[in-house]
Amino acid sequence: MTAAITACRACGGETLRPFLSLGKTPLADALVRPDDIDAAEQRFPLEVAFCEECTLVQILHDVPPQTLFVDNYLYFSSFSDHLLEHSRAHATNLITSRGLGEDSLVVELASNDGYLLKNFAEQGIPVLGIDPAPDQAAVAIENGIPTLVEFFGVEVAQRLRAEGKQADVIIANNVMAHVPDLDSFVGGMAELIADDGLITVENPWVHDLVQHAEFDTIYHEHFSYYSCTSVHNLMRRHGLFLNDVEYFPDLHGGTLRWHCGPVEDVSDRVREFTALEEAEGVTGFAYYADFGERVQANIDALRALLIERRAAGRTIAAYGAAAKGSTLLNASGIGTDLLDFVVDRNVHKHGLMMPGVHVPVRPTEALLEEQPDDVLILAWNFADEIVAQQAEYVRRGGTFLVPVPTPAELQQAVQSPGGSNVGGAAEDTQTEALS
Ligand code: JHZ
Ligand code: ZN
Repeated sequence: MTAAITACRACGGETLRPFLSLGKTPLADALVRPDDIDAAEQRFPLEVAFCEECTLVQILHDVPPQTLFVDNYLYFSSFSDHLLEHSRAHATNLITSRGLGEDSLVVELASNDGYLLKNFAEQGIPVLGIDPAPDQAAVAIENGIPTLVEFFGVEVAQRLRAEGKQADVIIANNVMAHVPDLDSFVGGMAELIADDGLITVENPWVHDLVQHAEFDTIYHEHFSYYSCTSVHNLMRRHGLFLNDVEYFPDLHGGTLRWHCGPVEDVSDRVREFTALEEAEGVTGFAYYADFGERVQANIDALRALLIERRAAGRTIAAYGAAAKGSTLLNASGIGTDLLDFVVDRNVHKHGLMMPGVHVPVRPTEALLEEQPDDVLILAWNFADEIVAQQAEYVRRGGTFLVPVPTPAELQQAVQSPGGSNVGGAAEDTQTEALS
């Protein structure tokens, strides 16, 4: 069993104020083999708190990273075209803006299957991936991306420095949330980065998580949920500066890319985002205080929607055996009574079952084979991409449903004011103006 942490994982502060409990849930990426269906699954408390000192939002119960990312990790980055395009654009921009060439070194932390570094390698720019997930790293290595198969921290950074390596660019996309020991991780980045180097860090923005009720993105892999304010505080503890920020409202429900480095050069955009967080209250507990109630209302509405459709004789499946789908189904108690199956492009998930609720995962072709009346998009962050791929399912009369920001038929969600994407449907104008 895990013990609850009592001090903030970033600043060590002891005033952690809980505001949401999603009960005890199984690990979101621990899909179940049919042979193991009768074995007891491990469940861990999923409780979220706010640090009064540095404002970091974080979960209170740590599962060992080895269990999460080595023993039970099925996420491969290369299954989303949208993410691949986003990553290619990021690489191209960095190559130009930093003047990267054959004497440079680009290091990616959590390099997964090499989805991002391949863009640099193709241009002859030396790269190094670091990722403890063995199957993903094996794919990267096979594709010619040198990869250290281990967790990154200050010791790895010191070892690389001792070998004479320094990074001109460090990229950490969707990984700083995955780290229980932030001192070692951020300290390691500070150690490895060149004096004039650039660190870019991407993560969903806690502001959008709260605004759009993206509670399903909370699971044990995600130890922390960031704002500009909490990132600034974290970087300062390690001698780094938060110098710039970019906003991608359509990526993972609203992502920020923070530019950090050893030299202070703070942009107006950092000041604007930080001021916005202050003005909207992201930096205070009150912002989160009613989140639990809002989440419960969403869960109730989703269950009611599915029960009503099922009662009307409709068949329902889901799209995306995503980690967030696991949180959603387990926190809402939605299982095989309401969903017949889940489809996913990731071949590593086929034939397995969603953690806890045991809904079977099938290839995406099952949608046309079975033509369920409704499909709940669990990977709602890729709704546009998924719907475009599934035009034939829709042409034959199928309906897509989304769980966030409010459970609804996709059509309604897309047409709601201000949003072309589902996750961004509730985008507030003040934030939009900054994007
Ligand atoms: P997706 C993962 O979360 C895990 P998940 C991780 N902890 C993290 O931080 C975030 O990503 C960033 C499939 N799919 O990416 C692929 C299709 O089948 O939202 C995935 O299984 N067809 C690292 O798992 C799932 O959906 C498609 O067209 O919640 C999407 O999962 C597309 C686009 C995706 O992340
Ligand atoms: Zn703190």
